[in-house]
Parts: sequence; C-alpha cells; structure tokens
Amino acid sequence: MRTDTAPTISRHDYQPYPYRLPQVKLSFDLDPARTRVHAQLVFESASAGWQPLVLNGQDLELESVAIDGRPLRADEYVLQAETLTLHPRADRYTVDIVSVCKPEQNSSLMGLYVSGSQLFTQCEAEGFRRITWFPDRPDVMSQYQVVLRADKQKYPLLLSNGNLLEQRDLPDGRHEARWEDPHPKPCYLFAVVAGDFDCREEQARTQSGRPALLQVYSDRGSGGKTLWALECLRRSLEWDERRFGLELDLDRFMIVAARDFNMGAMENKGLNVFNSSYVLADKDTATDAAYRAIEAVIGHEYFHNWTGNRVTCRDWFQLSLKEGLTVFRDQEFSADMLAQGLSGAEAASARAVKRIDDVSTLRIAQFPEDAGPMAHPIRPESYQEIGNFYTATVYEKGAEVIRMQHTLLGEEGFRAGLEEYFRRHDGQAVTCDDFVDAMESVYVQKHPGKNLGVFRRWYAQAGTPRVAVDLRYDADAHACAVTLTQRCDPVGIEKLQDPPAEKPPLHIPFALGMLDRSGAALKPELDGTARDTVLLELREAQQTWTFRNVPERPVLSLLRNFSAPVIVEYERPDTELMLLAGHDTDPFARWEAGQELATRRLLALVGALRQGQDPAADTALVETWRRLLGDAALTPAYKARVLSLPAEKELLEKTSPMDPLGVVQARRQLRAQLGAALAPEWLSAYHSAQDAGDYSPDPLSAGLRSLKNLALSMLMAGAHPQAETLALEQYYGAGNMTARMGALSALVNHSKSPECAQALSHFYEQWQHDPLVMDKWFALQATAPGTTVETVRALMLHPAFSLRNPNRARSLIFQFCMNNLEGVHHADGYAFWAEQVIALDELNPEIAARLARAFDNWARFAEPQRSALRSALQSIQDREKLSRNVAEIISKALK
Ligand code: 0A1
Ligand code: ZN
Repeated sequence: MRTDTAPTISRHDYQPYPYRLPQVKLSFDLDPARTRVHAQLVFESASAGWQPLVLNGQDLELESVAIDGRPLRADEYVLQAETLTLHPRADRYTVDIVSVCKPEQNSSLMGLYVSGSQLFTQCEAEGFRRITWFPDRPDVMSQYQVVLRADKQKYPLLLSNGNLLEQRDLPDGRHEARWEDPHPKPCYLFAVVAGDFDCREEQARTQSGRPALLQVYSDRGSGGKTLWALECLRRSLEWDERRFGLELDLDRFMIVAARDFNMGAMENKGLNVFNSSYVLADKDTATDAAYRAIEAVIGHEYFHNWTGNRVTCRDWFQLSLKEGLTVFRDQEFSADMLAQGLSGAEAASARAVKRIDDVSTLRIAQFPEDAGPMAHPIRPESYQEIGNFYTATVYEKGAEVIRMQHTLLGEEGFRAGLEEYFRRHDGQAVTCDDFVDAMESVYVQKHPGKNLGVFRRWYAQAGTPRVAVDLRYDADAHACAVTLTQRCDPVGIEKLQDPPAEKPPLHIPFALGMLDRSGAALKPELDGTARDTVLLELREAQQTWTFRNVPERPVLSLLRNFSAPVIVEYERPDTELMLLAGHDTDPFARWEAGQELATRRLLALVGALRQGQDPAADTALVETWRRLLGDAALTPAYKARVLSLPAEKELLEKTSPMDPLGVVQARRQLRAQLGAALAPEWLSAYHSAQDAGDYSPDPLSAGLRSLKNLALSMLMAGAHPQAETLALEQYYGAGNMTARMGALSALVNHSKSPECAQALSHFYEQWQHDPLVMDKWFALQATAPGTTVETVRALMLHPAFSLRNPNRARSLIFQFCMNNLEGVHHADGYAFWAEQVIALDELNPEIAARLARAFDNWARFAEPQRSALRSALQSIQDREKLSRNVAEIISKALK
C-alpha cells in the first residue's frame, strides 16, 4: 500500500536486462507462517562493463546475501522498499539469497499464499518478487531446479514445474521433493503447490508417440468432479496437434484447483493452477454454461504452453501477444467442439453460437472499456500497475485482432504464419510486432505489393471504430456501389489532448453479402468473380466498391460473422432487418438483424418511458419472434440466442445520457409483452425441448435445455397462469443443475410468492456445503429484482460469506454492483460500492481494482446520478492509503 503517486511506466522506455540468468536453484522450507527461501542465481553479463544488479522484492525479510559464496556486509548492498541492488565485479557470478515470506499474512493471493490448508503460488504478472529477490520481468528466462520441504502430514503432495526427480522423507515428520524444469522460462511461469489433494490421471500419447501423464488435482473429496476437466485437457492436447500441429513438450501436465484464486486460471509451465470454478463439474452442481467455460479455460491455459510459454512476452506491454492469440485459439477450440460431427449449415450454426457469445462478451465488456477513462490500445503505451491491464481490451479485442489476421490470411495462411512465428522465435521473449512480421511474411506472398503496415495500427489505437455504409443502386446497369467510411472518435485521455490526437484509418476486413427482396441470397460480382460473401479490405478513410450482376436493389448483410471489432452505421427500415432475421444465410448476421430490431424497439421504449408515455404494442418484433420460434430449421441452441433480447449493459451503452432504470424497465416490459403475446408458442417450445435420458453436456442436449429455460422465463415474464407451477415442478424434479438453476432463476426473477422463497431456501439447504453452488445462490439473490443495499448487507452477514474469497466477493458484491442496475443506481448503492472497494483494497488490491472499475462510465449519467457517482469516486480517492491498483483506476476515472 502506498499513498504517493505511483510512477508511470512507458513502453518506449524498455531496456534489455544487462544480465542473463541461465540457472536458478530454489529451495523452500514451506511453512504457512514463515517460509524460508534460498535462491541460488547464476548471472552472466549481457552488456559491456559491470552493471549494478537490481533485483525486485516485495514484503520479504532478507536474511542473507552472498556473491560467489562470500556473505555481503550491509554496506555492500542497497536494500530499498522494493529493490535490492548489488554491485558485482565479475562477468559471471553466483548470488545466494536467503529470505522469508509469510504466506498466511498474504491476502493478496499474489506470490506464495494459503488457501484453506493448502499452499499455492501466483506469479504473473509480478508475484514472483513476493517469493524471493529476483529480476521479476518476462525477458529473463532460466532453467529452474526446485527443492520443496514441508511437513509430510499436512502437505503430502509437493508440486512444482517440470519433472519430479526425487522424493524422500526427512527427520521430524518432514519430507522433500526435487523438481527440475528442462524448459527455460520467465519467473512469472514458476509455480509451487503443496497440500493434500485428490488426483485423477490419465496416460496420453502425443502425435509423435511421446507418453504424457495428464493429472487433475482437487480438494480431498472432490475428485468425483474432475472427469470433465481431464477430458477437456485430453481434447485440448489433440486439438492443438490437429489444428496447428503443436505438440506437448512435457512428460507431465498438471492442473490444480484452488478455492481462492484471483482470476480464472494460470498457465504455469506444466503446472497450471486453476480457480476451482473452472475445474469442478458434475451434473448436480454445474450448469451447461459452467461445463463450456471449463472447456474454454482448460483449452486456454493448455494452448498457452506454445503461445505464451514457448514464445513469451518481452515486456508486459506485449501482453496481448500471448493473451489475444491464446483467446483466439480457445475460441476456435470451443467452436470446433460445438461443430464436431456436423457439416454444412448445421456446423455453421453451431460455430455461430460461439461467435454470438464471444461478440456479446466483447460488446458488454470491451466496448464500454474502449469508450471510457481506461481506454487503451491492445498494446498499451503506459501503465502504473500492470495488474490493471489484464483487460477485455488486451484479451478480447486482442483476440479480434488475431482473428482479423486469420480472416485476411485464411486458415492455411494463418497456420503457415504461426509456423513461421515459431520457427523464428521458439524459446524467445518477443513483441507483438514480431508476431505480425511472421504473419506478414505469408500475407505478402498472397497479396503482392501489399503488406500489413496499416493493419499494425490496431495495436496502437484505442477506441471502437465506426464504419458507415452507403449503398447506391443503378437499376439500368444492374450495378451497385457500396461505400464504407471509417472514423474513430477520441477516447479516454485522448479527449483531453489539444489538438486532438490523429487517428489514421485502420485496415478493416469487412465481410458483406446481399439478399433480394424475397430473402434469397444474391451472388454479386466483384472484379469478375461472383461470391455469396465478399471480403472487402477497407484501408482508407473512405472506399467504394462497385458490384455487377445485381438484379435489384439489394438488402445488405453487413459485417458477416463480425469480421472486425467495429460498430456499423447504416440507416435502413425495420422491414430489411425483419427480412435478414428471417433469411440471412450467415447465421451471425441473421442473429444480429434480430438484435438490431429488438434494440430499436427497446430504445424507443426507454425514450417513451422517460417522457412518461405508454407506447403502443409492437407487432413487427412479435411477428419476427413468432416466425423464429416456429422455424423448424433452426437448432435449439441457436434459437435460444436469436430469441434472447440484448443485455441490459449493451443497451445502456446506447443511451445518452445513460439511463439504467429506463433500460431495466424497457427490457422488462418487452419481455413481458413477448412472453404474453407468444405464450402458446413458448409453451409448446417448452414442452418439445426435452433432453432425453441421462445428463450429458453435449451441445445438442445443452441447446435443448437453454431453449427450454428461455421458454420458461418468458412464460414467467408474460405471467402465464401455468408458469409458476411449471417452474416449481422443474425445480423440484430437476435431474441436473442446468434445469434446477433455470427454474430457480425464473422464479427468483419473476415471482415474490412464498413457494419461490421456499425453493430458494431448499436450494440453500441442499447445497450449503458446496462452495461453487453457494456462489450461485449468492449471485442469484444479488441480481434479483427488488434486491437493495440492505439485502446485500444482510447476505454479507451470512456465515458463508467472506470478502477474502474472490469467488464469494464476486458472486455477491460484484454481481450487485455491476449487474443489478436497478439495485445499485442510487446514492446508497454508490456509497456501498465505495465502501466495498476500500474494504477489499485492504485485503486484495487486484480484486479491489476490478470492483473499482464498476463506474468508469460515471460521467455519462444524468444528474443526480452523475454527481453522486463522482462523490463516491472522490471518497475513495480521498483515502489516505490506497493500493497502486485502485489509485490508478480512480485517478483515471476522475481525470
Ligand atoms: N495468464 C492468465 C491470467 C492471469 C493473470 C494474472 C493472474 O494473477 C493475478 C492470474 C491469471 C491467463 O490468461 O489465463
Ligand atoms: Zn491467457
């Protein structure tokens, strides 16, 4: 914790480390109260002259330091709050450092910490410095030999990266394990785990025939819930071989589930540590969504082994090098898993479901970030605290930037580019530019005379670009001209710059199709070739393309498959959107048309409510929804997406000034209207969407369950007389958590009946011993209509609540502050939020800083909310002690 303003670190100030550190030996005497670490580090000079050796450290007690075996006197080194500086006089020397850290007192969950009766480490981004004094930066790569010693009864299992060389008993009930990792790695990929665990394992074989032991460790007694995780791990291994030719380079790959974890999971070399919510699943406790999320995160961490670990980042500004690429890879893995065994339109629809979910996430989480005070390019220019830059921009927009390269190069070209990247950089710490260079080497072969020069601006520019579309049709020539115009308004600190920063045009792949007025696909001709979908490469502020062989004025299907992370502006009548929603052959664009239609209706409702009007019922949307509901050609999973209204947060972004209560009411009204007007259709969808027999998380059964749950919630929204009975029957008769949660949330979100309250208590009684299910119980109440600050305060007094467990804090406090717009948008809601940010900051700055971002958008609200939010932010800033994490967020928000 500090009160002074933290220094800003700039990308341009990067300097190579003056030393190489080929060998690291670490020995740990593990103890929750005081863990002693002996580090033996062999440094070699990498620059001319003898440079001071600067090591990072945080919350460490230094016991001794020696160079080449000679202990240093206190006047031979400089020990400051976060650095230890030595002055070696040799080109190659060994440093021995003994220090102590205190895992039990470490509530930040960075470095070495206690979770329950286990010990874990988390080193990314800068946690290693809490373990020992070290050059804590990703461009210093070393081979590690690790010795772990601990009480054998308390910590029967001692894990680290790489291969287990030896395990033996020591006197006094202690034991020791020796690990060696043959792969050089940066310290952020180092890990230690100690404790008592269940283990599920399987012997796999890589494509070249190497044996690999796959293991999933979890709390004692929870081993029955790791079957799915192990299956996902095996499928990840096979997929990376099949799709990219990338093989596992380890004899042993371990996943360990931790109850207390700041993020989703961590790709430590050969020893991934996971938030238990992304490992544990069985049909009674995990929903279909949780099963899919586990698949995605296990894939993500596994894929990091090549994109992140074999080739890592030169510095933290390059974070998207590994994260954007790995998110793209996990998205493709999930899409391939959904489409497995399908072909043609069915496979396209399955992949579109994943694309829809990913684009929705981008719009809900990243678009607002790109429009707010924390807006930054996917490769940030500066930061105060790197922990604040594990953002939707670096991850999700970063993945879109990789996806655009995939779109521009095609599957084969992209794979060739990736191979080139590994050929050039395996074993190195590199930059985003190095990645684009490799891709460009393939692109230029396919596009003589062109390059990715303009494309690179995606790495440097913040803000969501807007692309305006103009269509001119020439009936005599059967030709039409499509003009695209791009612009990107200043965002974040750019707004304060005078004159405003220049934002040159980007290279935008824009996929486009055309339909005739009956909804049939047209095959417009461009440059002599006729295609269903044309990929336009927009590189200038404005460009026009002329299409031939267009027999009538076409209906444009725009930005198919969301080919670029932009906002499209095109004025057109509702009838065109209805046509697209009914007929577009691109399943993503078809969904998009329905969403746009619903958005128009919802925004009109928000406006009407603001004026105190009671708007007339909508027939166009109801009829569109009716047709979609009855369309037998649509898969249940796709139908469930198409028939869901845009999320509150997506709508909120489109109101100005932001009108949270209007958005909630409008959405509620429209759901009630669609629920009532289409009651017979929802009822029949409900009854026909039966998943047969035993539970299986496969995409088809999960699709049926999601449509069924949507139908139930729409019947509840429409106050159908049978709805509550159906929901209660579904709840009590449920054979899996998806059905149970679907019913319970339909009840909690729409009913105040005693039966509903009873179901909620029944749920608690049944699952109170399962922490992940209790998270759902808290989250459901945190987001329920009618929940107020008082409700949340009462829940915080529940014995099962703890601010120290990030999952629990997220399920109650984050859910209320971020996802209960109606509950939080009052002066007392804002004050509660500020209070919780401050309380969390004392314990865990990373988690506090995430909560601190809840009202980044405060300046876009109307009065009195705007001023109330400002003073809540101010009350945080006025605190005497703030972490660097929270201080950076709040000061940027208030700028
Ligand atoms: N590299 C991980 C994300 C991660 C980052 C920081 C952490 O500690 C606070 C933990 C995990 C990933 O992308 O999965
Ligand atoms: Zn990652």
